[in-house]
Amino acid sequence: MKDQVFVYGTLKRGEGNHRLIAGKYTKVRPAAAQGLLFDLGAFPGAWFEGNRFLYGEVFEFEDVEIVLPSLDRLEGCPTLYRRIRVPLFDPETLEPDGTEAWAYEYHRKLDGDRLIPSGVWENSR
Ligand code: PCA
Repeated sequence: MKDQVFVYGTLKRGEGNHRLIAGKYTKVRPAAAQGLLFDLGAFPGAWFEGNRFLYGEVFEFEDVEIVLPSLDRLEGCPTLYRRIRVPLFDPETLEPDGTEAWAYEYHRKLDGDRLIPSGVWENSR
């Protein structure tokens, strides 16, 4: 089924796990979602709640079922991350873009000193 996946961490282009989706999608664009982004060391976590924004990329697939099983395995879904539907926002205007996507939410909320206030994860920080 045609669908989208929003990623904010190691699945982004140029990051360590992107190869799991590379070459399998039909379109990509920058996007934002509402939530908290936090630093877990080698990878980030997100908690999709509240009115802050976090930023990433949304990938469109003709048949999303081709990638979801391998992404679920990588993300330890449903133990470590849960796969949920999130509404997407234009990353520049922060207006709703009218679409939703699958995204991986960390199994618990972790803010405080792990919060990434910019909402942008970069492995090279
Ligand atoms: N991989 C998923 C969730 C966190 C991570 O590092 C992603 O990129 O969205």
